[in-house]
Amino acid sequence: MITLYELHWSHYCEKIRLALSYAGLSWQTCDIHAFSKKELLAFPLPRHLNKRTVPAIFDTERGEFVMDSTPVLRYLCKHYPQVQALYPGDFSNQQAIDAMLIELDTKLGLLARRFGYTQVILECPSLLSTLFLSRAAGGFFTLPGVRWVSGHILGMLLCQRFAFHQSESSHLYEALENYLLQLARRLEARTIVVGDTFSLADLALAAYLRPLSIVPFFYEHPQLQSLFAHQRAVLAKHSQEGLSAYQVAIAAARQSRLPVRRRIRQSEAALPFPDLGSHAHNDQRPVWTWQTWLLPYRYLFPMRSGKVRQAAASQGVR
Ligand SMILES: N[C@@H](CCC(=O)N[C@@H](CS)C(=O)NCC(=O)O)C(=O)O
Repeated sequence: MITLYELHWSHYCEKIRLALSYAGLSWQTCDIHAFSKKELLAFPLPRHLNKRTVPAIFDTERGEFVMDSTPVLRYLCKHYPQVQALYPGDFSNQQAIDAMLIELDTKLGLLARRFGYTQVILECPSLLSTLFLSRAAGGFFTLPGVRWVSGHILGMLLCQRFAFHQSESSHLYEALENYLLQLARRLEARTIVVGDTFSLADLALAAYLRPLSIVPFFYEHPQLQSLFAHQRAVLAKHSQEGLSAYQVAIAAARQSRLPVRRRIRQSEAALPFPDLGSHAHNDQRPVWTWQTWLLPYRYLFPMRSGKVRQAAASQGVR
């Protein structure tokens, strides 16, 4: 039996659930405590990581623990023939799939997370209390009123952890847009991400686009529709999960308030991540530093710059 340690709303974890379900393996999940991560403390930290993250798996059959989503997939592929089907083709195609997984973990996964959380903060911050604190203090932080305040405090902490306040000044939306446009052009010509057979790269892309489905700047982008069509097709065929908690919360928030959009800018910006080796890059930063006192300012101003509440996209806003 495989135990998947996860934070259920994480798109990295969804990718592993998709692979486990596709392969029909016997597995269960364990939702970790988001702050203490106490469920993971008994396991050693892999040498290539400096902090514990999810997804991670423990395989009781073999007594092995693996952390980090692409190493988890490599492990499953090595030991379970059912997962090998998701690394199809000859050696060079398998290498190309593996390289694409690392590329997507870093280039798409990290920024989709930043922009997804930013959108939640701007439109339904109370959801953060439900996601992170529903099990704490007997549900106190999810009480009406309390959840709004604690949602904003969590929003500030996340802003510091992932530097949401730098997304606009570093042109990160445009950098991801430029990257996705290339990917979308490839998917217009053929419906498979790597080679000509469905693989883990298709599952990864589908999972990693989910946070962007709440960001109108990407989801309504006329030239990115082939990507979202690919995602819908993959999820319709391989997922029984339906909408995630943040998609439901955003849809509810938009019943009473207009969505938050962005002013469109032209930029040749490229993604800022270093050369990729065999492990994905991560972008978590320490929350408590000498700059923490700047947080309220960063949260209230730079993070919100360029954002507009508007019912529909227009020439300068999407
Ligand atoms: N590259 C990693 C990223 C995993 C990751 O960053 N997971 C987040 C959840 S989305 C996490 O565990 N965060 C814990 C923390 O920030 O301390 C992977 O592919 O698994």
